[in-house]
Amino acid sequence: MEKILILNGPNLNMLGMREPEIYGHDTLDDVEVLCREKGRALDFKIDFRQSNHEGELVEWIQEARGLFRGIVINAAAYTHTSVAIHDALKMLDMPIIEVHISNPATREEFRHFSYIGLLATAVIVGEGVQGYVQALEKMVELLPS
Ligand code: CA2
Repeated sequence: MEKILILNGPNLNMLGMREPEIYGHDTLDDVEVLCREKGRALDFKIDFRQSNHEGELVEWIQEARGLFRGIVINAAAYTHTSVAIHDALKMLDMPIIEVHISNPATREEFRHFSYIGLLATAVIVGEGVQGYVQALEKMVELLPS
């Protein structure tokens, strides 16, 4: 079974608790359930994690080498700031799918640039939490069978 790592960045643990007009009402636990259901359907083993700490995300990305076949990442605010996460991802030899619940390109200017987008294999934005499900569907296409 292919193992897929799904990483979530800072404040996504608060999903569903504010700004529902931007992010909807689902919590991160709901997103994890969605991903596990889709993972079961696609025969993926899902490892779903969230951290508010840049260094912890970097360590998880470093450890992913050899353990996972692909990575889905919503780095949240670190998307727009983190060269460290960019550099860690650059060392991975696997599909990297960047997901955002909202569409950062239509929001404040400081959200327009993505360090992850520079090396992502695919990018899914503005599809709400279904974007995670779409990322797993995309992963099937990207992984050699
Ligand atoms: O649209 C996305 O998924 C974002 O990655 C979400 C980040 C934001 O900084 C990015 O520009 C776009 C924000 C994550 C915080 O998420 C919360 C959502 C609702 C309630 C509390 C936190």
